[in-house]
Amino acid sequence: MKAKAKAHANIALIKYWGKANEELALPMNSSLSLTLDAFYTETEVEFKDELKEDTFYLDNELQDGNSLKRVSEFIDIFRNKKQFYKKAIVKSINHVPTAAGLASSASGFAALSAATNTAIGLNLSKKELSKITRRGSGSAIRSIYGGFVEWQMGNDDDSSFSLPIDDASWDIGMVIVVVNNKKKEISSRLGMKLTVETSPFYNGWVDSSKKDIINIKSAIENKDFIKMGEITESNSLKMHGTMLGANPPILYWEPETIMAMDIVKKLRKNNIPCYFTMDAGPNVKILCKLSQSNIIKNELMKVFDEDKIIISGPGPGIEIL
Ligand code: 2P0
Repeated sequence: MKAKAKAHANIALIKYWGKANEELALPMNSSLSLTLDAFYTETEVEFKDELKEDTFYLDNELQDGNSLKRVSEFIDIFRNKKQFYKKAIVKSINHVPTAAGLASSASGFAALSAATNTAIGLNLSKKELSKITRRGSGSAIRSIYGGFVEWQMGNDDDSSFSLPIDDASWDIGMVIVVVNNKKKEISSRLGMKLTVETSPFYNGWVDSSKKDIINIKSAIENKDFIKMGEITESNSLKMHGTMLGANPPILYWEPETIMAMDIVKKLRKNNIPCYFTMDAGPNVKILCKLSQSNIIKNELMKVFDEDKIIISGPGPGIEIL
């Protein structure tokens, strides 16, 4: 009745930004990510007879309110499936380099999902587990696997799952520039809902993402780094474009975000292929060849402090510890 699991964060190259069904967390488009080895969550779940309520510690701090509710309702999906109704104690630790501020619901819900699956004795396959994980947090579905992972959008609970595309063992890396680690003012959940409901650019974003995912999968299959990077950068800019069209408009960038983007463009002019992508925040993730990550870091260090620059290689999928 007790298990501990580890899951790594992932960064989307083709983004997920909007739900077609809120209750089941079905997305408006398929997405594709790279799992990273530098950021991970370890979570222990134990079901106990004597517990009256679920108990959740995040980074050794007892949680209540919405944070506890989300975890508890997520475990309910497993309890209902198994028809087993004991309460659980959950202890979760995010392993993120100091000051990174990249603690992620993706690694968090993927680790919780893997540990709960084993502790409750369901032993679901990764494919089945991915479907449940999606309902904790959409992006968590892609942290079930390592390397490049696709979340196939599907059109119902059964057809929306993730699958591994490629192990990314061909000199792939990311350099993360931590612009700031404050909690964002507009959560992803709210930001994407506002965008779907109000942005006149939203349909254009969805249509173009559907093309991007086909093209990036072919680039990955051909190990065509430049094509993969160009699609990644363009897809991220289009996602931020559709957000700018929302009412009220959403802009997650800060001046340093654009400074990092400019450094990436300058590196490319100097024949270092690398491409930026930004999520629901100002931090910049630079897709690069892992073997060139130190060259990129050195260039960034002319503007950013060293402790704000993190190099990561591809990471693995969920593991039971
Ligand atoms: C992604 N993001 O594909 C996109 C790009 C942020 C920008 O998935 O509501 O925390 O829990 O499904 O997964 C962040 O959204 O949202 C996200 P919910 P989630 O990585």
